[in-house]
Amino acid sequence: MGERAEMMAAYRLYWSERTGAFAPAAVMAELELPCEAVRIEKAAREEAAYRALNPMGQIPTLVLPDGRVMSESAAIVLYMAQQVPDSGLVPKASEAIHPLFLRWLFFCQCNLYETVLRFAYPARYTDGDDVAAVADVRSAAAARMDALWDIVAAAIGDGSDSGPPYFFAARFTVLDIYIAMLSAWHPDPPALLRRLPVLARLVGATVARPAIAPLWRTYHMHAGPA
Ligand SMILES: N[C@@H](CCC(=O)N[C@@H](CS)C(=O)NCC(=O)O)C(=O)O
Repeated sequence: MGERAEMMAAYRLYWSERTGAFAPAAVMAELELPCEAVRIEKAAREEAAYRALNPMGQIPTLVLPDGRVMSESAAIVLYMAQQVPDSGLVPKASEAIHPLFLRWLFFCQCNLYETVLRFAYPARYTDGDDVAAVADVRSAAAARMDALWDIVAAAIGDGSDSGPPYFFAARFTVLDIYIAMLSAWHPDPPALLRRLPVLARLVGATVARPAIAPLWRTYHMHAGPA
């Protein structure tokens, strides 16, 4: 544990494998912020105690050291990174990339994450008893995901396959963590990464980072959405 983690009260992060808790966990690991990771099973997410924290019963949920509660993965990663403003993990408002950073972080949460949920829980988006309709929602979500990844890949770095790997070239931000997480929930991540080498380089560089590599394994991120 780094010096910063030893000096501070812990953030409590509810997590389980293959979920959106990966991004906040990775940001906290990069920043050496103290994190009490509480693993929560599917059944426990339905219980009143967890619903009181997160009425959607979803993961991630983050409880701040003073007891305030956050949900929404993009909000959490932004908040966490802002706790250490000089880390550079979130561009400052004065930086030219700041509006682009916000644009693409929210693009990824509003579009890609939402499409992953349609793929993972298709029955929620149609008559759940209609097997054909459920299959249609799922295959439409898969096609949509590919179209969205094309858009994201076209915006990564300088568009070349040989420059610095991150979304903002040599500048690593929480957007890289967020994108790596979402890529793992594609129906066929190896095929996605083969198709989009610029995305493969971003994901490869991000998950190889010393603070992030162990979490990628702990979260079983290669195995699709929970
Ligand atoms: N908008 C939320 C979505 C969170 C979410 O859907 N998490 C998934 C795991 S990756 C979950 O808890 N799914 C269970 C469910 O929706 O019932 C966020 O960005 O944090």
